Amino acid sequence: MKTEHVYPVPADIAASTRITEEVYREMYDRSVKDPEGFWAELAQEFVSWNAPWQRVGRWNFDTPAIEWFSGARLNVSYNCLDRHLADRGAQTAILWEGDQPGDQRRLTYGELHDRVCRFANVLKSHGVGKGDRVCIYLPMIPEAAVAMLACARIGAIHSIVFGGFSSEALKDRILDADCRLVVCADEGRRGGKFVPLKHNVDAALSQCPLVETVLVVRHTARPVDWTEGRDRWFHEAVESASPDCPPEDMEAEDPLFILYTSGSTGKPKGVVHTTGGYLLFAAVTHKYVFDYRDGEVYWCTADIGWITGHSYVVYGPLCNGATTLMFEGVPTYPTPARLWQIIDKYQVSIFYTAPTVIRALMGLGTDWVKQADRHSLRILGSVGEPINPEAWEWYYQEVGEKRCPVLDTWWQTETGGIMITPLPGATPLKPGSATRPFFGVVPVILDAQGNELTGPAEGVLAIAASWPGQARTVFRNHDRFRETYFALYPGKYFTGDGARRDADGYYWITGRVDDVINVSGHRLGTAEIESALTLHDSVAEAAVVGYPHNIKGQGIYAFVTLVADATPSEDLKRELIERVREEIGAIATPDIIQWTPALPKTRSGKIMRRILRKIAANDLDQLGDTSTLADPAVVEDIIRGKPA
Ligand code: 6R9
Repeated sequence: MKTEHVYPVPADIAASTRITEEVYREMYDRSVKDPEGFWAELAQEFVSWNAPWQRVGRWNFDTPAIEWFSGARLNVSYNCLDRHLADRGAQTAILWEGDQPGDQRRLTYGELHDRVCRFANVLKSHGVGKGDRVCIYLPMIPEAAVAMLACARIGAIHSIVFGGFSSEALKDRILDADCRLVVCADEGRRGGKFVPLKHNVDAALSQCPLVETVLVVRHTARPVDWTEGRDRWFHEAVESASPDCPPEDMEAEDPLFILYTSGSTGKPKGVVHTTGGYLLFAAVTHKYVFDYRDGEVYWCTADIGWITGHSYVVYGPLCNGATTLMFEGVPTYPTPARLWQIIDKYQVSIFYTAPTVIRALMGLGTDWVKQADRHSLRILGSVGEPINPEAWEWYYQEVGEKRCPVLDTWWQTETGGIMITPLPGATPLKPGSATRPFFGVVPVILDAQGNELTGPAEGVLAIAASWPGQARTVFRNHDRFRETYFALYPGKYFTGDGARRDADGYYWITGRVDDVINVSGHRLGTAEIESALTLHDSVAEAAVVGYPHNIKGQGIYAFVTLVADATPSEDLKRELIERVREEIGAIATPDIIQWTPALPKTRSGKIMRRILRKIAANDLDQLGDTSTLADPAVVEDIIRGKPA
C-alpha cells in the first residue's frame, strides 16, 4: 500500500464557508434520513417555482420509475435568466474567450435574456413547440447557451451533439431523437484549425429527411454551402424576432434534454433528464462543491457537448446567477500557457477541468504554468476519469501553489450532477480520492454477487437511493434504461464503475468495472498501475490493460507515452517496472511496456481502453468501432509499434 497524504482544509476556507466538516456531517445525515424534507428546503432556496409539488420524491428502481417534485411547475430559462434581471441585469453572465487570443465577448444577464427570448421566438416561428426535439451542433460559443436556454424557454427538448463528432454520429443522433430542427455554426475553431460543422450537417441531413430547418450561426464567416428554404442565418433570424417571449410553464418531470452517451455495448443511449430535479441538483452541487461566491468568475473547461458542459458551464452556474466563462480553444494553443493566461486575464477564482488536460500540461513542464501568476485561483476541480495522485499533486502544488483545494468530482451523464466529491471547507483531501458522497447520495459497494459490503471494502459502485438529478429514462427505450442500470443489482442504480472505500469512508474510484484485471487471482485496478507509472518523471501518460496470459490468467500490458524530453530505453522500462513494484507490489509488474507517441482517446479525452485491450490481445481484426476516436491514426501507430 502506498502512503497516503492527507491535506487538511485550508484555514481561510474553513473560516469563511458555511459548510464546515461538522455542518457537512449534519447536513449529510439529514439528507439521507429525511431526503424529502432536505430537498424540499433546498428546492425553495435554489429554484423559483410557479406552482408547488404534490410529492418531493417518489421512486422505485424496479420498473424503474423516478419522480422528483411531481406536480410542481417551473421554467428553467426563467430560473437561469429572468429572476436575476432585477439584481444582476448588468452583471456578466457569460464571458467568452475564442480560440484566437484576443477574440472575446461578454454577455450580461440582460443581454443573454434578450437573445434567448428572441431565439425562442425564432424556434417557435419554425413550428418548434413543447416536447419537440432540437439538435444543437455548435462550437463553444455563447450561442450554444442561447440555444439551450431558448429550448428550455419554450419547453423544447435539446439534444446537443459534440462538435467533434462526425456527420455519421450526428446523423444517428438526429434520427434517434427525431429532431426536426438543427442549430449549427458555419465552422468551429480549435487550436487554429477550422471544424467544418455546417458541412457535416449537410452530409448528415442527406439521410435525415425530417429536418426542415437549419439555423446557422455565422462564426468564422468563411463560405459554406447553402440549401435555400432549409438554411437560415441565426443572426438574421434573431434580429428580426421579437424580444418578448413568456416562459412556458413546465411540469417538473417534463424532459429538459437528451444527451447521448456510450455504454459498454451497443449504440450510444439517449439519456433523458427532466426539468425540476435536474436543475435543482445542478444548482445545489455547483454552489456547494465549488463554494461559489457572488461576483466570482467561474470556469469549467468542458465542452457543452458533454454532461459537464450542460450542468457546470450552463445550467448550474446560471441558475445561481454566476459569471461563467466559456472557452472555445484547446489548452496548448497557441502555447501550453493558454489556460493559465486566461485565468489571469479574467481573474478566474474557480477552475474545473479534466485529468487528461492536467497530465498533458504536466508533461510539457511547469515553466508554462509559471508564465501566469494565477493568484485569483481559489478552487481547483477535476472530472471525467480517475486522477492519478501524481497529476493531483502537480495540480495542487504547481497550479494551485498549495493554496487551492483540488476537488476530484465523480459523477456521470446519468447522474446529472456531482455525486462523490470533497467540499472545500469540509473535506480533508487525499490525492486520488473523490472522497465522500454529496448530500443525498447513498453510495454502496457490492461484491460480484450483489451483496452490500460494509466498512473498508472494494467492489462495484452502486447507488442505493434516488437523488433529484438522476436520469429518468433512455429516450424511447425504457427497457434499455432498466437493463443497463437496474437489472444486474436489483433495487440499486449500477454505475459501471468500481470503487474502494477506505477506513475513513473515503471513496476511491478504480475505473470502469470492465477495466479491472485479474492477475493470478488478484484483482488490480488499471488506474492504480497507471498512477504508479506516471509517478516517473519521464512518463506523460500511461494506459494499462489486461491481456490473456497462459499462467496468470491475465497479464498486464502498459502503453506508455513519455514526456517530450525523455528517450525510450530498456533501462527506462526497468525503472518503470521498479516503480510499479514499489508502489503496488510485484503482482502489478507490467509484463509488456510499449512506448507510444499518443494514446487513443475519445474526443472528450477518455482513453479508449477497449481498443487497447484488443491490440494487447492481438485481436487486430476485431478493433470494433473506432469512429469516436479523436485521432484514428494513433491506433495504427500503436499496432505498428507493437513489440514482437
Ligand atoms: C461527468 C462525466 C462518466 C464516467 C464514470 C467514471 C468516469 C468521471 C470521475 C471518473 C474517476 C472521477 N469518471 N469522473 N472516474 N474519478 N472524478 O465524466 O460523465 O462522460 O458520463 O463519464 O467517467 O468511469 O462512470 P461521463
